[in-house]
Amino acid sequence: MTPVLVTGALGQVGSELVPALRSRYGVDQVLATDLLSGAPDHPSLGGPFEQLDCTDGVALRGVLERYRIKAIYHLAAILSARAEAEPQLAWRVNMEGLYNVLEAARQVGAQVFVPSSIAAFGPSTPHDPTPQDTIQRPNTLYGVTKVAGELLCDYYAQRFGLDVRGLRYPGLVSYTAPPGGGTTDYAVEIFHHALIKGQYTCFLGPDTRLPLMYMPDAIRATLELMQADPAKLRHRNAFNIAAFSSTPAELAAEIQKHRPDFKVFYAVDPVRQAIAESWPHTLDDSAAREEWGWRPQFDLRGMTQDMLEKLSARILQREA
Ligand code: NAD
Ligand code: AKB
Repeated sequence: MTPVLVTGALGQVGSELVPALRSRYGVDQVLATDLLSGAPDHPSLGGPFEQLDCTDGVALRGVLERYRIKAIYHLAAILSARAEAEPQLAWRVNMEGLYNVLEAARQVGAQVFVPSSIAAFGPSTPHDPTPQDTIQRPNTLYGVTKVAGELLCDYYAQRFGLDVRGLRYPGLVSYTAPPGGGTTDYAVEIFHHALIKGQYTCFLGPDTRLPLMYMPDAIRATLELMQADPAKLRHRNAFNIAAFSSTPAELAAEIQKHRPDFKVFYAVDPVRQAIAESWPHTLDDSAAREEWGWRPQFDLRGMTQDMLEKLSARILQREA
């Protein structure tokens, strides 16, 4: 079996990808790493873990050699809203971190997974649906690093033959770990507030439409892409993947079908609203469907029902 390394393993995606990789490849075969140390009961800490700053290329290379790593899932990043507040940090983590990962992978011959985002598109991109190959002129620092990252991954694939693959994740909704400072965080927060407080004040306007996806679909997409036949991958990096699109008002209405007393208010944050308005409403994911058989399993209804069930159970467990 191939030893696997995950960077940024304590974040929203890593908290679910690490356990999924461990159940597929074996606990000891998956090394979780993060800048932070994490609480002892964190889902990524049930196996090998090392504190690792992805901006430290020497340390990264040392870990790859020590564990004889053959595949890297590079999740460490600064997300959209935090990147607007700390652009210099975001550039360092998102670009230098990625460069270090690609260089180290090239040197040891590892396969790499690098997530991009709907943030790789901008105001001049067609929004409905956003094609796989289209105008990419984002006006956020996060988006700039995502486009540059996509191009850098393509370069490493073409120039060095590195097996680097990637997906443009939509806004991800999950219950295991909180989101890390993005614009789509409202779609996670709203569930916690619905169950704990019975009301939520949303920082995006009620009609702001964005592509969303439930985490189990995103994890499955990640694993499927990494195992796809390389001969069939024409795009390889930065595949659009879609599940459903929603506005805050539509998501709230879906939650209200289960919790009729749930109330939603709006206090628009202009920074995050502007970011959201520059992003796609819907995505054309036909390349992913054709090249490696992508199909989502959760729509808005299915996700909402599952989120409410799973999150209620976790809250009850915490309170017991
Ligand atoms: P997150 O913010 O929840 O987690 C990122 C992790 O990276 C954190 O645990 C953080 O401690 C760690 N980190 C930060 N700086 C680091 C450094 N210098 N070295 C090592 N680790 C560092 O993010 P996420 O939601 O898990 O996102 C994972 C990837 O997926 C990112 O590339 C992100 O852009 C992409 N993505 C996420 C979403 C989403 O909705 N969550 C959507 C689109 C794309
Ligand atoms: C964010 O909102 O920054 C992320 C993303 C869509 O990349 N969730």
